[in-house]
Amino acid sequence: MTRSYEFPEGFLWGAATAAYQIEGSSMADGAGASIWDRFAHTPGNMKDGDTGDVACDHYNRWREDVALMTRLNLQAYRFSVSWSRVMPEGRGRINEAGLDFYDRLVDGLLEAGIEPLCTLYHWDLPAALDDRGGWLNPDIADWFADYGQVLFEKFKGRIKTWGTINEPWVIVDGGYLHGALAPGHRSAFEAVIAGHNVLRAHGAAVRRFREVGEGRIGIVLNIEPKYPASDKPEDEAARKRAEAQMNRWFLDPLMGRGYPEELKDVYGRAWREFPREDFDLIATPTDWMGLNWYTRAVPENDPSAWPVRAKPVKQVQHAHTETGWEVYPPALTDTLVWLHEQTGGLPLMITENGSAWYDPPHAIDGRIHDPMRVEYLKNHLKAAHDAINKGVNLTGYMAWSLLDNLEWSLGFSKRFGITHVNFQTQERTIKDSGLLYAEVISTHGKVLDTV
Ligand code: GBH
Repeated sequence: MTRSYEFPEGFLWGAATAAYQIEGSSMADGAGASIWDRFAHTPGNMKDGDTGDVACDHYNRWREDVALMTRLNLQAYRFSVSWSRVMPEGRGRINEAGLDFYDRLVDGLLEAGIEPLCTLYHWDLPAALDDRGGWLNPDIADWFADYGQVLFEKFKGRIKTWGTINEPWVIVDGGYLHGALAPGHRSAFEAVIAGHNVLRAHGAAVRRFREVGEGRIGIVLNIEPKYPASDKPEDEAARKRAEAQMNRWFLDPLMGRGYPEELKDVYGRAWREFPREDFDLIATPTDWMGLNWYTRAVPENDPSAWPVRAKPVKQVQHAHTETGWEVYPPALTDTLVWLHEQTGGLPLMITENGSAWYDPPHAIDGRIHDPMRVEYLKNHLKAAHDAINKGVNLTGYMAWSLLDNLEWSLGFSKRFGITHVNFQTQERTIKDSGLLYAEVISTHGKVLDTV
C-alpha cells in the first residue's frame, strides 16, 4: 500500500532567515551596531574575514525577495528584527527609519498573501547593551520586554505569530561558553548567568505581550536528541549530561520544572541557585513552541571534553552534511514526539530545518542542481509527517533557509539556501530543492508520495 504524505488542512509552509545573516546595511539609516558587527570586524573571528556588511543585501532587495517567496509558493516567512536598527542604543530612543524597514517588509508580505512570523531576537544584541554587560546584566529582561513592546504595538493586527528568542542554547554555548559566536566569551560562570537571563528576558517579553500585544507568542528552541553510544553506564551518564546541557537546560524551566539536576554536575562550581520568582517568570505560559532541527548526536563518555564530558561518536554509516552534521531523519520524528510529550501537547512548529552542501557555483541553463538537499528535504518532511501520524500537534514547517546567507562565523562558506545566491552579483536562483518545495506546498505534501 502506498503511503500518503498529504499534510493537514491549515498546515503552514514557509521559509526562514535571520536579520544579520541576510540584510546587510547594518549601520544604515541611523541603526546602531550589534555585537555581530563588532565580532565580525574583529580579526580572526570569521572564516575568510567575511562579514554581514552586505550579506544578501536584503535590506535593499527585500521587494525582489518577497517576489521570490511568491515563486516558491510560500505561505509564511519567518524573519528576525535587528534590535539595534529599531533601538540604536538598545533602550530608550526609537529609530523610526529602522522600524520603517520592517514596516515596508511586513506590508509587502501581507500584500503578497504571505504570513509574517517575527522573531524578536536572533543573536544580534545591540552593542550598546553589551557594553552594559549584555546577557550578563539582569536588567536585560526589562530591556528586552521594552524592545518587544515597540514591535508588538507597531505591528498589532499585522503580525500574529511571534517568537521571542531564537535558540537560547546557541546564544549561551556559542556566545558565552565556547566563544565561537558573538560576543565571544569563554566562561562557565558567565554561561550559567547568561542562560538564566535569556530565559528571564523571554518570560518578561511574554508577560508584556499579554499586556499590549495581540496574537500568539512562543520561544524557538534547538533540540538535538541524544542517542546511546553503548549500554555502558558511563556512556548513559554522558548521554544524560549532553541531553540536559543542550536540550533540557532551557526546556525544563520553560515547562515549570526548573533546571535539570545534571547541570550541577556539568558546571560544578560555576553552577548557581536562582530565586524562586525567576522560575515563575520563565515558565509564563506561551501559545506555541518553535523547533529548530538539524541533526542528532550519539555522545560517549569523555572526561576531557569540557564542560559536558561527552563527545559525539561519528556515525560513519550515515551521510554527513558540509557542516559535518549527521543526516538521520528518523530522529526528527522522535524529537517531535518527545517535545509533544514534554510540552503537554503545545502547538509545535518546525521553525528551521535544512542542510549545507557544496552546490554548483553557477546556474547552468537557469538551474542549480542540489540533489543532496533535495534528499534531505524530502526525507525530513516525511519524518515530520510521521510525527503528525503519531499524534503530534505540528502546525507548520519553515525551511532553513530562504537564501544562501552568512553562516555566522563560518561566513559564506556554507550554503543552506533553497535559493542560490551569487554573492558577487546578488543574483538569486531557485535550487532544485526550492522547486521541489514549491511543489510540496502546492500539493499539500502529496508530491512526496511520488518522490
Ligand atoms: C541554526 O542554529 C541557526 O538558528 C541559524 O541561524 C543557522 O544559520 C542555522 O542553524 C544553520 O547553522 O556539530 O554535530 O555537534 C543551528 C543550531 C546547534 C545545529 C549545534 C547543529 C551542532 C551539531 N546548531 N548543532 S554537531
